[in-house]
Amino acid sequence: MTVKTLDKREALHQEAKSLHLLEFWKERADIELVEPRDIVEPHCWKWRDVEPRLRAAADIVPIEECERRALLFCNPGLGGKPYVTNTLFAAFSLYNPGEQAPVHRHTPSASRFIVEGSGGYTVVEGEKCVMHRGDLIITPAGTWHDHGNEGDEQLIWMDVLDVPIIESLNVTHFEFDYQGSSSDASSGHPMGTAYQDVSLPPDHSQRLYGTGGLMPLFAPEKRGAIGHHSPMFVYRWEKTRAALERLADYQGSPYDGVIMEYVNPATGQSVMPAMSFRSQMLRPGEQTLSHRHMSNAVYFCLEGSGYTEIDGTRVEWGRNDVFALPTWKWHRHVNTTNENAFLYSVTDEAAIRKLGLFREERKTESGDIELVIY
Ligand code: GTQ
Ligand code: FE2
Repeated sequence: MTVKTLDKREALHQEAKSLHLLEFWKERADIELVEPRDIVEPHCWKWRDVEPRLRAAADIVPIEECERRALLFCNPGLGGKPYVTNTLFAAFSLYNPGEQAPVHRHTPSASRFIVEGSGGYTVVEGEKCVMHRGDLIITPAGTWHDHGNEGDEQLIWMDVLDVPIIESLNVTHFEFDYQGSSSDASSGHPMGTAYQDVSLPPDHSQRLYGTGGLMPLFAPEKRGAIGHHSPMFVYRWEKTRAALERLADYQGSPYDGVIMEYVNPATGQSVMPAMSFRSQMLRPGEQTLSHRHMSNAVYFCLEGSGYTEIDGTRVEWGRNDVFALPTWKWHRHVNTTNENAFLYSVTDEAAIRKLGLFREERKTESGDIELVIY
């Protein structure tokens, strides 16, 4: 290039910049990515590290101050953002006996997976969902919810929300002005109350929707303000575990062992529009084949121990550990014990699929790579 052309280019650059324009040929490398950015790190948060800090927080941070007492999993690759992956928000929450979190609602969809304690509950749109270890309780976008611990031990659960997705679309909206089931004085509630009316019978979700393959014809297929979510707000671990164990002698998925997706009983689709929920059982000594997919996941180990090899690195996990699996990383799971291992996971696959962008590569037994596009 001649000096003159260079000068002209520089002049163009300066003028463009002052007009808030950028030259595509200078930005190309940052736009035309051949693969997803390698930003999210595979990382495991050990229960032995998290638990004492959670219990310390329960001692020193009053519930009145924090409202919801949570320690957020912060992926080391995300520069301090309070996200477990670029698309998912995850935390452990702890409530002391007698503590309550006041009613609120928000556009991010939320889920709880119960870790410890009995006597815990979440009220979701008038349904009091009682908690046991391993249960999945959802609070779809826009549904009023409040939590409490009526037991006599500390209550711990894992929250997973689609906060980063909702944030990137800039449609975040939190509300705290719950008015009661009827906004007049006949509800017997003061206006702007802290807790919700319970208007539905105990175990409502399970009684209506909790029998796989059977949908009551008189039950609403849509609940909550938005209705794009499962109308079943509670998925019991007892049933999930029994379903996995019934399939123990099936081959299962070569990549995930015996794995089940939690679904909307009315549609068979993902429980939430942006997040998919799964539980899997890895049998004694089971080693899966390797695959990678365009979706991030956060895992929680309910039982057993082993490791997940992610991009050649061993991420070891045991009871109550949480780990992040970044998008498009080769990974395989190994159960190193002679008992079944149970992993629960939440992924952004539901969102990616809605955009038609989900794809997966699988290594076959012979080492060939197969591309799978759904
Ligand atoms: O318990 O409703 O970890 O609204 C973050 C936001 C928990 C909750 C979190 C929330 C909640
Ligand atoms: Fe919430």
